This record gives sequence, structure tokens and C-alpha cells, in this order.
Amino acid sequence: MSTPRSPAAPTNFVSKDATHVVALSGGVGGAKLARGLARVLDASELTVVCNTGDDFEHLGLHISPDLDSVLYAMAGVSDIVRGWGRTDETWSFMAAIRGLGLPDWFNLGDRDLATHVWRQAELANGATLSEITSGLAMRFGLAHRLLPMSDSAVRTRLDTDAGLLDFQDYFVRRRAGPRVLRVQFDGASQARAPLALAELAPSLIVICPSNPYLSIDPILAIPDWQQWLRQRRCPVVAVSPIVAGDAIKGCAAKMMREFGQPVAPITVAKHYRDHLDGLMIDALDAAQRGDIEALGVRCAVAQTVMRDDADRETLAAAVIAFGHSLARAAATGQPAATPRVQLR
Ligand code: FO1
Repeated sequence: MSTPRSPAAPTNFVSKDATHVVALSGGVGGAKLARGLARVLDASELTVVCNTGDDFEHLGLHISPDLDSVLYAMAGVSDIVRGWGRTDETWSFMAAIRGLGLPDWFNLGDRDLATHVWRQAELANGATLSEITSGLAMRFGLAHRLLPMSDSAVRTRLDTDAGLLDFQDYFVRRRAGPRVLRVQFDGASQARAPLALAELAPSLIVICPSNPYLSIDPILAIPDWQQWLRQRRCPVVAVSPIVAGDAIKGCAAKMMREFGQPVAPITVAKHYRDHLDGLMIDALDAAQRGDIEALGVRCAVAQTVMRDDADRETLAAAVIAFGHSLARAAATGQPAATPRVQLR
């Protein structure tokens, strides 16, 4: 039985007229909500901070999968079905790689390759990952700010029943098959955020529906981001990546089972509880609302599965309304009203 706690830092919230949402995101699920947020917020109202623990070097190229998934989603050029890479992709490069007998387990589409060649060239010129990301964002016509969690290398590695594996070896080459015992983020304790975080004064922090262990924890493992979260003056709201006992995509559900945890939004609430004020769960999990609130985390119910841009916008607007209702409630000392969210 877990002990209820008071919400993370509500009495310190400052009431702000201006909206500035900082969204912490991984790839696929996070990218969808990032797109929704970008569609309902002005350029000055949103910063997306992206996991780079999945980054690796492949065929001489620096690959930043989550940054690219978010970049492509926000720009409206992502492949919705695959969840990664660009739409209208062609695969001549991969056919040529295969023809030469080179490693073909990680697929780089022809259009995607252009991003990688430019990123690699800029890195060779001495540019930082955040400089390159803002250059790419500009080239893809993004109005909103997109940041890597750090300019230094942080590498997610998984201790598994098949040994210690690099993230992409586990996730793509071995199709997330091995049993995960522990996750580590090499380089995180020395890594710095890519800017002075006092510059980011959000009215709301959103943890996107990404894998908590693989996509959000690498950001939380960096001391600058930890301290920023601890000193925040606004609510933190997460969207559960778990719906009806499964992950919408990826291996979060499998990892929860391997860690002996229920595959349920409450596991997400407990995982983030040091930082979390509110959790948005899917209508299919509405019955779990009371258990989550008993932890001291406010809970709102919505349609969280995003099939199209209308879903992404509706969820983004609901998350913002939920977060700001928590800030208002803390400012007035009143309990936050249960957010009424439109269900389809
Ligand atoms: N995921 C796969 O499952 N197979 C791939 O071949 C693959 C290639 C790939 C290329 C570029 C890129 O930006 C992402 C890519 N991903 C691929 C996704 C990547 O593994 C992500 O790290 C995961 O989706 C986790 O967010």
C-alpha cells in the first residue's frame, strides 16, 4: 500500500498570464503530442525537449532517432504508420547497402539520409547538436523551439539477460526481445542541458506519452534537468503511455512486466511521483482515477490515443487546460475541478 503524498510543489506555483509549455518527449508517442501542442500553441508558447539517449553512430553517421521523430512530426512529414522516419520515403540507399553486404538492420530511408548527412557534416564542422537541431527545425519550417536534452553524449544501455546492450542493438536489432534487468544512462551525470535553464520559465511542464524508462528517464538523469524540475514554479502533467493494459507502441508494457509492476497508468504515476502533479489517463482506464489520486497525483480522463491531427489537438488542448487548472487551484488554494474533457 503506497503512502499518499501532497502534490509535488503546488504552493510554489506562480500564476502567469503568459502560456509557455515545456514538453519532455521521446520518439513516437511523444512526437504525436508534440505535434498537437504545436498546432494549438503559438511559436513563443512551446519548447519541446527531446531524449537523445537513443542516439548512436551508424555507418559513420550520427543518428538522433527521437529528435528526428519529433522534428518530422512537428513539420508534418513523419511516417505515421512506422512511427519513425519520413513520409513518402524511398529505400534505394538501403538496397545499395544490402548489395554491398553492409549492415542493414537499421533502416535509413533516402529522404531521412539527407538529414543525417547534413547533421554529420555540421558536427564535423564543430556545430553542437542543439545548433544543428535549430538549423534543421528552420529548414523544415518549424516555428516552435526544439531542443535536444543535451549537447553531450548520453547513451542508454540496457542490462539484459543477453548482456549489456546499446539501446538500438536492443530495440531494433534484437526487436526488444531480451529481458531487461536494469537501464543505465552513460554520460548523464556529467551531461549539461543545452542552455541555461533559468531561461525556460514555463507555465506548464508536460511529460509526453513516451516510454518512462527509456525516453523520459534519460532526461531526468541529467542533473540540470533534475534541478530545474525540483525548482519549478509550475505544474508537471504527464500523459500515460499505457492504455487498457498495453503500451500504444514500443516496449513500455513489456518492461513494466519485467520490473514486476502492473501494466497500468498507476505505474506511470508512481514512476514520476517525485515530479508529478497531474496524470492524464485514457477513458478506458477511468476506473483507476481514484487509485492515482490516492497517491496525491491529480488525475484527468481523456481520449489519449491520437489517430489524427484532430485527436492530437484535442488532447494537447486538454492537457494544457488540465495543467493550468492545477496552477490556478494552487494559486487560489482551491482543489482543482475535475477537468471536463471532450470524449469522441
Ligand atoms: N526503428 C525500427 O524499429 N527499425 C529501424 O530500422 C529504424 C530506423 C530508424 C532510422 C532513423 C530514425 O530516426 C529512427 C529509426 N527507428 C527505427 C526508430 C528508432 O529506433 C527509435 O529510437 C525508436 O523508435 C524509439 O524511439
